[in-house]
Amino acid sequence: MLELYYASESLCSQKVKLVLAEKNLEWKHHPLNLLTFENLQPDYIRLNPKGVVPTLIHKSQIITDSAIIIQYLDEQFPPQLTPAEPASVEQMHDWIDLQNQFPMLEVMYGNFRGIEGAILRRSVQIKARMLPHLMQSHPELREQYAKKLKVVEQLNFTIRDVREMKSINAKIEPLLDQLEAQLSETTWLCGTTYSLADTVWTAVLNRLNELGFGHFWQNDVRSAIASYFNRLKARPSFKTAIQDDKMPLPMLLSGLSKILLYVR
Ligand SMILES: N[C@@H](CCC(=O)N[C@@H](CS)C(=O)NCC(=O)O)C(=O)O
Repeated sequence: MLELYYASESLCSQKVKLVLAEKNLEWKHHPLNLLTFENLQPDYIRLNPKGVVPTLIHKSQIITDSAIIIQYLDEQFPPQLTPAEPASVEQMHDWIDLQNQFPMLEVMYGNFRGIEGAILRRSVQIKARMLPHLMQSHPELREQYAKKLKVVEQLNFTIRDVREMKSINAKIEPLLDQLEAQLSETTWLCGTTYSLADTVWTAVLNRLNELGFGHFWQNDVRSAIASYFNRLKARPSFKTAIQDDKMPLPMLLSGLSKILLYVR
């Protein structure tokens, strides 16, 4: 039995859910509420020392990091989402790496607007305040919490730095230009067959769209991306893994009260 620890509406969880849906796999759900910081709880840190989602458990193995998880799933379960030709396999890894190197976390936390953005940014501040307490109360996990604190402090700093956010946002269009160039040549990122690279970019394009960057490929700008995104959205996996992926109301409400009432 596959078990997935994930969070609703989380980009990295959606990448894995897309692959699970493409393969029609059954899996046990372990939803975590990032707004109540369940990902920082000691039991979860023991599974995933970085305190991030997703985490997959299969045959007693704990697998973390969405890029590793999707490749693991592809090795274990048909249909294959890795191309047959070695050159295309390399191309697939390049597209996944290119996306992983892109500062998507900063793009998300820095650009979400309105109340949603305010809550997300406050959640980062709260994490920075909670982590020193967790280090004290769980000395056996001190190292993991200390590393997490560094990451959180850096993120908190970056998303509040207007110039830095401007320079990060300025990298989105050149990235999309690379995608457009490829998709002007081929139907999918690695040629004629849909691959893991396409699952990753489904989640990313969808998130960029939600953040208000959809105009970068609409109205006859980057039309190859526009039709690619339509093809991705037409796949049943998009509905299962992304469209239906809404945070349940009770979870949202407990998250909101945690964030708004946090005082320590
Ligand atoms: N490289 C990791 C990144 C995981 C990650 O940053 N996950 C986010 C959600 S998309 C998360 O758990 N954020 C909560 C936090 O950092 O506290 C992966 O791809 O799995």
